[in-house]
Amino acid sequence: MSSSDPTFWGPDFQALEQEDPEIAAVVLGELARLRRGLQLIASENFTSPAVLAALGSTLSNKYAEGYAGRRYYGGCEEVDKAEIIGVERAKALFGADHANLQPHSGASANLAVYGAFLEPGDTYLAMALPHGGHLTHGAKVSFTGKWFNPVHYGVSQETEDIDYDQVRALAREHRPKMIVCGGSAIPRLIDFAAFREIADEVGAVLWVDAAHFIGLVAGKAIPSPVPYADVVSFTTHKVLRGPRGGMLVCKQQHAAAIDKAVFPMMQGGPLMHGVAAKAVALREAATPAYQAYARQVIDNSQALTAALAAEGMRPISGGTDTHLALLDLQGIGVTGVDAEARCGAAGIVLNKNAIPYDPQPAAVTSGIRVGTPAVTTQGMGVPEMARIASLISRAVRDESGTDAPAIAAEVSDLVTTFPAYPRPADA
Ligand code: DSN
Repeated sequence: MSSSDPTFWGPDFQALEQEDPEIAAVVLGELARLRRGLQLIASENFTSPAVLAALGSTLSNKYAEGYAGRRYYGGCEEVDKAEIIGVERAKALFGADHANLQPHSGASANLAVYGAFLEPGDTYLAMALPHGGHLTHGAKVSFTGKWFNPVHYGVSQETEDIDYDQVRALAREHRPKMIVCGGSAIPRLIDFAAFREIADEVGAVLWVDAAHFIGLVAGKAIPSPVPYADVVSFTTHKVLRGPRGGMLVCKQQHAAAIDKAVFPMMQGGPLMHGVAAKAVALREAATPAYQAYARQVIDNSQALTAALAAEGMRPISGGTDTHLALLDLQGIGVTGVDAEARCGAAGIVLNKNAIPYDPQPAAVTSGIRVGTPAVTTQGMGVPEMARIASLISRAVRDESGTDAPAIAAEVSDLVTTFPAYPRPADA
């Protein structure tokens, strides 16, 4: 065997094409979809070939319940190395006392936080989903809303940013056991010091769900929650550009509780190919090139937001400090659901999103969410953001669909100049 033998080290696409042409066609079809459109979903990115190689490797075969050196199965000596390397990289990158790379997803990482700190019925404070929070922060349809007692704060109607006075008042009134900040549609920086102060005042655990912005923290483009939080949960596949998955970092005094909550309380065998791929992404994120990328993600996001505002789409909270923006389309008389469909028809992939105090139901919404992690990975910069804003503006107003082919042709020009997963001929 040599390292150039694909059956030895990982993906062998020819084998897939021979064994299962149907699924091979799906894999190729998805790659073609990624390459031909503009990917503006704020939670998505293009992970590197190195990460994909680790994901498609024989590490997928190994059962490894437990932690490095304390497994329930033999033969873990190689996967142990991947986990130890990954944990050390996470601790160094985030300046954390402890890291756990095993959560299968962001929701799983969050579940472990509940397992570590709460009992069923306990009260906790979290951001309301329609104001930018997350399903796993106490939505009624989630176990986090069914089995615990969430109390929700939101954004002020005036500033559309977190209402810290409300957070403090609710904390004093309800004495929550835990307070969580973070969510899926928060364009502004979060004041972690203010949350820490409020948590300390009422004796609550402070949990930061950094799923969306941890990549910006890794790239040192925005302040870190790690010094303030008892525990930080996140996904590895958003700005961070790793494999789909979850991760936790915490203070040393919570390390044992977090590890036990991940395994055996919540999960069985870890996905060791995923753990190895997370380690690869953490190494990539520690480079100067990644730091430049993280800064560019924000520059692009701010440029895109300003250009969309000039096109009549109102940015919630007046702008963005991060990789995403939330746009209110009421001023141009278009709903979020229509905007998403019209953009999709023109090759622009983004999502409808509720805006704070949205008069429309969640399936319709008055807004869209846009993010720049993927287009920045493609190498686009501020000039391209102005062009993208103009294409979005045309697409959302294209009620009849007659302009869609012309917009799609311009999208195609743009992604030909800045290809996703460039072929050797493109590079
Ligand atoms: N689905 C993710 C997002 O798009 O923000 C959060 O879970």
